[in-house]
Amino acid sequence: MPNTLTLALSKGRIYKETLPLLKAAGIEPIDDPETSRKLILETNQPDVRLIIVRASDVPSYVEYGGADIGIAGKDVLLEHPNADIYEPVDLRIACCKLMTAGRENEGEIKGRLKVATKFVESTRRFYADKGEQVDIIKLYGSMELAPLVNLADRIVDVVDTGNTLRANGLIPMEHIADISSRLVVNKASMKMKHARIQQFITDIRRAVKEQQNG
Ligand code: PRT
Ligand code: MG
Repeated sequence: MPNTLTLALSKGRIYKETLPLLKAAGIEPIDDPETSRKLILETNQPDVRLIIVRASDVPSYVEYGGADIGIAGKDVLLEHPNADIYEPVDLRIACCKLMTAGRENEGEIKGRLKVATKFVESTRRFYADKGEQVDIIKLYGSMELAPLVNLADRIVDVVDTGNTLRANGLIPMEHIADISSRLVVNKASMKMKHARIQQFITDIRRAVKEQQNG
């Protein structure tokens, strides 16, 4: 739509941590996605609406114009290395690390390492850069289970406190990347709605800085 901004984000931790930044930029949603079933949320700004999508769908919504702007974890963006989108702001929220992990008492691993993950692209690149040939098993969730039932020797997942790993007898091993959420922008929107989007980016940058100093 010509004069509106549509912003795509996921509910849960990204939504919660984005709210204060939006508020500092003068944008407050009218409904709460955790209690409402609506997937399109109006805000106090008549020209700004939020759409609630799966975290891993944000790059597609933004690349193909379902949203002008999106908020996605760098872990998700790394899985879409060819997405034709701008990534102008590191929001410094939802921070975590992409890591390998394995069983605390793993025995000798014979043959090729089996690695279970939903982050296939980052995993492929990490082991390729080390010159190590591994078999990657794509999973969609509960990666921690894979080493416990001998589906895989290792997993690659995002880790915050490490409590989930520890609770399953796993330990973090190698650091792959520091992760935070990023603002991403559709390229055509950046041209067609330049002034409005630049204003939004400026407001959000200021909000990030204030939060960082506060
Ligand atoms: O749930 P869905 O499949 O729709 O998508 P998602 O799991 O990617 O979404 P969500 O909302 O869980 O995460 C959104 C983004 O938050 C991710 O893309 C990351 O960029 C970021 N983030 C930050 C995290 C974490 N911290 C995190 N701890 N995402 C997931 N986790 C998981 C972690 O893998 C573990 O299973 O949370 C669990 C608790 O972590 P620990 O280490 O504190 O125990
Ligand atoms: Mg999740």
